[in-house]
Order: sequence, then C-alpha cells, then structure tokens
Amino acid sequence: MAPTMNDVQRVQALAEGKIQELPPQFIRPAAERPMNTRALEGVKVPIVSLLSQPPEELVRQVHEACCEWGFFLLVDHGIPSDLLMSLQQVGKDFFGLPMQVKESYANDASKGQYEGYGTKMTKILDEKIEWIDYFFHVLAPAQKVNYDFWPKKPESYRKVNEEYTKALKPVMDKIFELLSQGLGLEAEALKRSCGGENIELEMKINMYPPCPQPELALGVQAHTDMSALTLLISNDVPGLQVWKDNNWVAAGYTPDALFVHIGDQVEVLSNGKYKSVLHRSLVSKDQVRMSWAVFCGPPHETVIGPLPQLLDERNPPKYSTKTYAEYRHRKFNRLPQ
Ligand SMILES: O=C(O)CCC(=O)C(=O)O
Ligand SMILES: [Fe+2]
Repeated sequence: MAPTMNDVQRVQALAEGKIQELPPQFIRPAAERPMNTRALEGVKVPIVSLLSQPPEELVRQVHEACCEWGFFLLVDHGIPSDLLMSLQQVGKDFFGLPMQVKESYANDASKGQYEGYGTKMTKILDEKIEWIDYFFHVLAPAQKVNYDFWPKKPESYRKVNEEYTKALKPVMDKIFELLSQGLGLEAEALKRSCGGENIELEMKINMYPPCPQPELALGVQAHTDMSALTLLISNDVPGLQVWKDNNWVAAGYTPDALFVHIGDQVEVLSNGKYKSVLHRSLVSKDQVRMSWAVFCGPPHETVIGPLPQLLDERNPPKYSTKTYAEYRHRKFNRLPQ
C-alpha cells in the first residue's frame, strides 16, 4: 500500500526529537561512511569567473573543468547577492513552518505527483535512507508551472522564486553556450538539443537537519544528476563532495558561488567528453545545511543521443539514443541505459 501522509517520518521531526543515536535505517555500510571515505585534502574544485578574459579563455576554463571534473564553481555570474539571500530566506522560512502546515504540501509519488514536500522513501528493504527532507517544484517553462504546489507561505516565496528563475536563465544560457563552444559547436547547439526555450527548470530545496552521528550517515548518497545541467547554491554549511580520480573532493563553501554540475544528458550529448559528475552530500552534527538545486533538463519527449557533429569513424557513439522519458524510467528503475 502506498504510504499515506501520516506514515512518513520526516527527518526534520526525527532530528527535533533530540535522538542521541542514529536509527539503523540511516546507518551506511562501512564502505560509504564519511568517516571511512574522507575527502582528499589539499585538492580544490575548479573556480571559474564569468568575467574571465579573453572570451576564448573562459571557454577553455569551462571546457577543462567539465572534461576533467564535470563540475565547477561559477563566480561573478551577475545574480545579485541580495536575491540569493532572499531565495535562501524564503526556503528557510518554509521549513520553519509547523509540521502540519508543511504536510499540507506533501507530495504523493504513488499518484505521480512529485511536486511538493517530500522525504525520500525506499521500497528496498536493506537500502538506506538519506538524512534529508526536500521541497520540489517546477520553475519553468510557464506552461508547466502549477502554483498550487508552491509554498504559499512565506508570502514572498513566489515573487522571489520567479525573480531567481529570471536571473538564473541567462546564466544557464551562457553555460550552455560556453559548453557548446568548447566542443567546437555553434553556441546554440546544446541548449537547442535540450528543447531550446522549452527547457524545463525544477527547484529542489534540500534541507539536512542536524544529525546525531554525521560520520555514519549521508545527506544524499553518491549519484549523478539526470538533468542536462544542475545549478545549485547552498547556505554557509559545507557538505557537497564531488568524485575525482577515485577520491572525494569537498566543494567547500564560497559565498555567492553557483555550483555547476554537468548532468547525464550533457554527458550523452557530448558523447562522453563532458563528465556527469558523481557527487554526494554530508551532514553536520549541529547545523542545518540547506541547498537550492535547479535541475535544467529537456522536456520528457525530447530525444537525446550523442550529437552527430561529434561523431565520425574514430569517434563512434558511446551512448544509445532515447527520449528523456525513457532515460528517466531506466534510471529510476536501475535498468541499464
Ligand atoms: O545539497 C547538495 O549540495 C547536493 C544535492 C544534490 O546532489 C541533489 O539534490 O541532487
Ligand atoms: Fe545531485
């Protein structure tokens, strides 16, 4: 039977119960525990300034970061600091509302309603749960937005999120352009392949409450994003780690930086030139970590495969071509792509 609202144990509620020990369903197997898999010290993730000059240098930096890491921090992106602060404030205010109010936004995956307030559940008995609650909704395009799913409190939630979407879109466009140019393609190539102006933006607010035994748990387990690109900001509590050359590397916290993740669809389109970055997030003993991830992905009916311009006899396709809907289905059900 599908879980009803009342069976879902929110991680935030569990954390507020001041438990001393982590319940067993959150305890990771030894090989995944942050205490046994520490991030390499002294290695830093790439940082790219959008003001880097000349333009070829900017293309080169993004290309190198995405070939080697599939990830970089973007600074000087032009999104005002106070807008980033407001986005964080309205998200924080929502999670500060009484549980009963938050539950009125509960999602219901069993009915195909993915938007709303959620906690990841698992149907697999020995699979571990992540130490996280989240809020998920569509930001764009306008015809796919359903404001019924958005938080109505705080009142400025909608206005701030709309402003953020408006400010983020040109940054997303610029990143797609730079990525396309780095592959020797025309600037519009990658975005056009992801549906052009119909590209879908989804907001996921991740809320990681303080965790009694953070060394045994994960906020989000190691994964790659299904999207084409993910653009994320976080509060000042570090936690994100990215996988590079068989080690975890901490992304740290850089004020106002946008964390840019290459997702699976750009890896496929680029025929593996750009890496979809494997990443995970850790939790803290006494601080709330929050992050705001915007997943940028093609409309589900879009057919995605290695771009023909990148293929020749020496570069055969490394990935199969399929709709994004089919890709998602296979990923969710852990079927081979
Ligand atoms: O919180 C983070 O920094 C990462 C979250 C994440 O990977 C995701 O939501 O897909
Ligand atoms: Fe992710």
